[in-house]
Amino acid sequence: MSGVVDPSLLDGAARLLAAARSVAALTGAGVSDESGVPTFRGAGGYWKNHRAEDVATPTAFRRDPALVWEFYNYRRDLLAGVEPNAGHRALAELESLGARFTLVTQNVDGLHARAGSARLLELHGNIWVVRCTGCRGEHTSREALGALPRCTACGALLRPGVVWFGEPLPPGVWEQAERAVAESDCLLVVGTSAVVQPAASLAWRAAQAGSRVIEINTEPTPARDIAALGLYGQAGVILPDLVGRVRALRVQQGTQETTS
Ligand code: BV8
Ligand code: ZN
Repeated sequence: MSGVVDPSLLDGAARLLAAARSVAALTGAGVSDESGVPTFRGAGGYWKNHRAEDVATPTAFRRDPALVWEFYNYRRDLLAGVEPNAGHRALAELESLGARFTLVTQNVDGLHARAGSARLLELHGNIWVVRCTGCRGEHTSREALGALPRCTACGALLRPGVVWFGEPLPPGVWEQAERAVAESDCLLVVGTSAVVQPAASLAWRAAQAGSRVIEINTEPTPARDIAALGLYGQAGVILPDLVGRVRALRVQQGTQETTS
């Protein structure tokens, strides 16, 4: 993909967003790519060096918890040095541009919250949360964890507070995400390969409910089939441009309302 988006497409997308009463966004690893965080299935992706079934399933953790913690400690160390990028910040600004806005993310890196997104649903948990496999105690920690961290209260093994393959999504969070996309007039699908379920199905649910889906990605994904518009290029470049156009339209709407 050329990476430079046709301005008429950006204007079309901005008009859909500025006219929407309710907007949702579904993001994946691609939105953190420009912060220097590897994606899962791309060139330098995590799944190139590890098999998901060896490091991101409950079976893997039972079989070799040290290997699983090596994988998550490696990702925590890598994330300790990264910052949210312009794409994260643009989505945080979109939340304040009038329409009811919900950001649904598959990412566990915490970068949306750090960029200022408040109406945020983390479908797959958060890598900074650790949960005790014994007493279920949970806390957030950003310091380095040992090879086999244990609960100070009960001594059982701690696990990362993320949703592994084969595990259900956090109950309340999933229902809120379903409702947010079904009620949306417009859904942005940003930086996801749209293959992990049930998260990816939210794009199809939105389209079925009549929401206009806008895909933002470096390449088309299966979600392209149900998207009203596709903006292909880097999310960290497209999102700030797009949100700037929405902001200008919102200002115009504001002045029209006051003068009408
Ligand atoms: C469940 C947390 C049931 C851990 C993750 C067969 C068929 C269909 C489904 C299944 C199946 N077999 C099993 C399943 C279900 C399974 C699943 O979907 N498997 C898939 C892989 C086939 N799902 C589950 O197991 C889920 N649970 O179903 O439970 C259940 C119900 C009740 C009771 C018991 C059980 C749980 C899924 C959650 C797994 N956990 N993460 C961790 O992070 O370590 S998933 C993992 O993948 C991440 O969360 C990630 O977010 C997610 C999706 O990946 P993406 O974010 O899309 O990243 P990816 O690299 O794939 O793509 C990046 C995209 O960005 C690309 O499109 C690229 O082009 C683009 N991009 C790159 N750079 C940029 C960019 N775009 C813009 N700008 C850029 N700069
Ligand atoms: Zn415990």
